[in-house]
Amino acid sequence: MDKQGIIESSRKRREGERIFYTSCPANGCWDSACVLKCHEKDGKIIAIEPDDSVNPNDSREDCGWENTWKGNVQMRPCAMGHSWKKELHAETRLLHPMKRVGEKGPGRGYFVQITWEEALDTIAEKMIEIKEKYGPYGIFHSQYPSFEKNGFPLAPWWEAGFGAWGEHSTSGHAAGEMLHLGVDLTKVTRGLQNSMPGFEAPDFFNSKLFVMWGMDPVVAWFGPTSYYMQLAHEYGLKTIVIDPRYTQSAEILADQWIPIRPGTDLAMMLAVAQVLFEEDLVDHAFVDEWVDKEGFEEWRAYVMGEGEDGIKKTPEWAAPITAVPAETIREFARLYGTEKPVHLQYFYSCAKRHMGDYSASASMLLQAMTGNIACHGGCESGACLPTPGRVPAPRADWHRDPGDYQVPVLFNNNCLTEILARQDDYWSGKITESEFRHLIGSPNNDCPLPNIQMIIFENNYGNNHSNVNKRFAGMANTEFNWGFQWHMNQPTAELCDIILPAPVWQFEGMDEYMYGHQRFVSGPNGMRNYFTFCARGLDFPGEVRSKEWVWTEIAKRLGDEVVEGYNPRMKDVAVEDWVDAQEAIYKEAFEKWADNATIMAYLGFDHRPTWEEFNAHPVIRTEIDEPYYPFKSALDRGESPFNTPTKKIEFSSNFVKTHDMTESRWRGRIDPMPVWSPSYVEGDIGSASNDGFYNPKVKDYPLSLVTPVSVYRQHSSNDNNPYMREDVYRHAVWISGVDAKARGIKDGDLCRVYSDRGETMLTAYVTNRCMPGTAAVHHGGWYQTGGEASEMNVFGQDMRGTPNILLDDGHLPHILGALIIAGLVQVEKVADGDAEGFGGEAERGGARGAMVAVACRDRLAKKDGARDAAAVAMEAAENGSDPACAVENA
Ligand SMILES: Nc1nc2c(c(=O)[nH]1)N[C@H]1C(S)=C(S)[C@@H](COP(=O)(O)OP(=O)(O)OC[C@H]3O[C@@H](n4cnc5c(=O)[nH]c(N)nc54)[C@H](O)[C@@H]3O)O[C@H]1N2
Ligand SMILES: Nc1nc2c(c(=O)[nH]1)N[C@H]1C(S)=C(S)[C@@H](COP(=O)(O)OP(=O)(O)OC[C@H]3O[C@@H](n4cnc5c(=O)[nH]c(N)nc54)[C@H](O)[C@@H]3O)O[C@H]1N2
Ligand code: SF4
Ligand SMILES: [Mo]
Repeated sequence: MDKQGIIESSRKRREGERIFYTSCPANGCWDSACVLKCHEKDGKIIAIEPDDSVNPNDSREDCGWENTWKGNVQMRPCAMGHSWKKELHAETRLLHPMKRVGEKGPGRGYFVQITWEEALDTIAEKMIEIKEKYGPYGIFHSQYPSFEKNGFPLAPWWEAGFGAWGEHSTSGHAAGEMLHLGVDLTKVTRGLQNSMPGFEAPDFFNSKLFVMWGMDPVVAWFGPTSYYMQLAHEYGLKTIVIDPRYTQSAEILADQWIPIRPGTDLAMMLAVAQVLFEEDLVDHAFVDEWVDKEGFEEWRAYVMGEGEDGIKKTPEWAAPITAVPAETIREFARLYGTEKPVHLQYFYSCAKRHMGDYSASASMLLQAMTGNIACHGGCESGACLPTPGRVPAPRADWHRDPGDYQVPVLFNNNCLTEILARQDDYWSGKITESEFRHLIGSPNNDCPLPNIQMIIFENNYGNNHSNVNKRFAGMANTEFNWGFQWHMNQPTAELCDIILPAPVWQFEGMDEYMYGHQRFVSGPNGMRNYFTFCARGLDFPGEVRSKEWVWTEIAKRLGDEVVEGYNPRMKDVAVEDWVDAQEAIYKEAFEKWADNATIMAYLGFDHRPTWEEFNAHPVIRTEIDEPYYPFKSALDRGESPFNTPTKKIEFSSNFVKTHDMTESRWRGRIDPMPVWSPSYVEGDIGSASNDGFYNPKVKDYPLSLVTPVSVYRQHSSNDNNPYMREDVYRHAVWISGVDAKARGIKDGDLCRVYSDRGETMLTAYVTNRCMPGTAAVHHGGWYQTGGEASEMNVFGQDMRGTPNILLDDGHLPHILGALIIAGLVQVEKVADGDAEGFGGEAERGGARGAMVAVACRDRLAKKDGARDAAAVAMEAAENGSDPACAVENA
């Protein structure tokens, strides 16, 4: 086709289209809140374009220094953002309420379609029954039970449900932040901390050195902050990556990559501190003003070998532990100690492993030693990224009464698997109350204990935490579970008695994002100078309905006071008028906001915008005059932002020194200072130090596995999206050239990856981007199985690759309640990638993964011959032939 032909056909395709704007945060990219310009035609999204809400005629790169500095840049989506249409219109999309026939768990039952009426009546009946039988703590709602809250939308009026402390992302950092800096993440998220510890993206232009220590922002923080990192690097910001993998960030941003053995970062940090002391590269002015003297001296003595262990933590000491040459450590320390300011971030995942909370603490202490923790161009290296918001957004008012019931905090968010595994033992008297409290991270000895018999799922919670076999067994063992899912074959659907089809909120209908998070979506951490209104999108497909309608209908069945509390304004709205009614309430909020002349003037409007204008351009920005840096607001007020007992940064925590930490919510041993202790003590640490090179298990499982987030998924969302799974990406086990050779593995070979917790089948990606002795499987692969149980595989072998099936969920004295995302594994070749039929190429295209998914859906939906299809596929894959062909031929 000639140029004119292409233009014509493209014009034709778009005739009669409607354009609307939305965003796509789903906790998968730290709510990067990119702006998506959607083209809709005939009820489908036909294209998604990037943000043009600012500098529409310039590219992001050409909008000028002034605009860039002030944060006036386009919020452009990543590949996932562009590919949502495949997720929305997928053939596996769940379109009707479904009821399970048979027991819960993969291979144990299947689903049949039911009416909404039957679904809602059954759910409400079961909720009432379980609350009566087990009390208010028998029901667990899975959406973000973190930060001492719970997303259960009916809790305040129905008076049931409970929350948790800790959280999956940040728990490895939270203890150190609280104990050494006096920063309480729970308070930060509620705006109760006296100063925000985050920073704004343009502050990267103030940094001289950027250390991405176990951080891969090009993947994990794709939004504007990562764009500013790239710009700053182009303008000369020296950048170093310390990571066992040669990451995309290393490739795109780094001047130097320092590979390090996973889990040994603390040793390198101590050696860096040793050089800083030895060569007097400490920022004395900062330390004198803000650091507790006593603790600092204890730390100095420990690092310099004047403490009890008598070991000087030199680079030569750290080199054999970390596999980083002593010279590299020394040169790094010198650069780190002399360049100023330094942005050093030690990221979430590294801390979610054995000793991880100690290395997280040590990274904060390094930033304090060098005076880089609270200044322009520096950062906290903690988990806390929030900054004060800059732009006032409207707020829809649903006239909800706050209710009397506050969900009690009963456990550590990351101990759910353990609760489910051990609650029967506790309630039947096999273990003591004290044992149970210790196992589940009970926050104090007086709070009630859970007996979970109903789980309400609104995510992929079965799949996304460690020890999938144990987790599935516990989750399948409750009386009744139900939940919302996007796809029929979502692993968590296997754990439900009823599944309800969920809208993809940002494109369909007008629901909130998460409960309490409205459609006015604020910019992400690093860039809170704008918000996007997610305008009304598509009509719901199939029988999908608003989740808020579902909750309202359930509330009605639970009693008048529940529905009066939850949704007084909408309770009598008919289902067909529902989205219009929601939209009217958003419009009302907008009108009130637009009537506020002060806000309009502040935001630079020269007239009062109309609802139509706002929907056509729903991205509202302010300019960043001076970028925020950590703790700026308290420092500006002349207050200490550090809420420790001494109001200073405590290198050695006075709280720890004066409390019995085994009876604290962490319920574990902790030293006042981060100290290196690699020892594996049987009985003390138990099997849980599954990721440590010092664990005797290393002889059977010699590879240290990391499970980073993937650029192709928001956690597990998009694993089903053919654009993301088949076209561009091979979900594989990364293994280094030497480790592959020793096992006779070639790139593309089918492998069994296993640990003492479970196994999964993956092809090998043989690459020297992964250092020897380590392996990597990206997080978010779906647990999909034919359902043939064996001793190793409680519900059947995983054919698709969730790394969580390989990981232990046990907690350690030195991992204070974080989710565990690392472990020890072995990799073994099963079939040749070049073999006739089963091809590395076929797998590279994800054909087997996609096929297993469809077979799984068909089995669950009990399509004719479906059980056979799954079995055929599994068999074919195991025999080394192409499962997709095998099924087609069957
Ligand atoms: N091994 C390993 N495990 C990890 C991690 C790791 O790095 N490694 N990371 C951990 C971290 S930090 C996190 S935050 C968790 C995340 O774990 P989850 O919160 O479980 O994350 P998602 O997979 O994104 O869940 C989204 C899915 O929920 C379902 N869903 C139901 N209702 C809704 C709805 O209203 N909206 C949306 N968007 N989805 C809905 C959809 O089917 C969707 O696909 O995973 C943790 N697990
Ligand atoms: N595209 C995308 N982005 C996401 C998400 C997503 O699902 N998809 N999830 C979001 C969420 S909720 C969260 S919590 C964050 C998580 O964000 P991160 O914690 O930054 O994520 P990871 O990719 O798991 O880990 C970062 C790097 O640490 C390295 N690493 C692992 N173990 C060690 C170690 O012991 N030492 C060192 N030095 N490095 C180590 C890994 O190789 C990886 O490159 O990501 C967010 N961003
Ligand atoms: S998934 Fe991609 S497009 Fe969507 S908000 Fe995150 S970074 Fe932006
Ligand atoms: Mo997270």
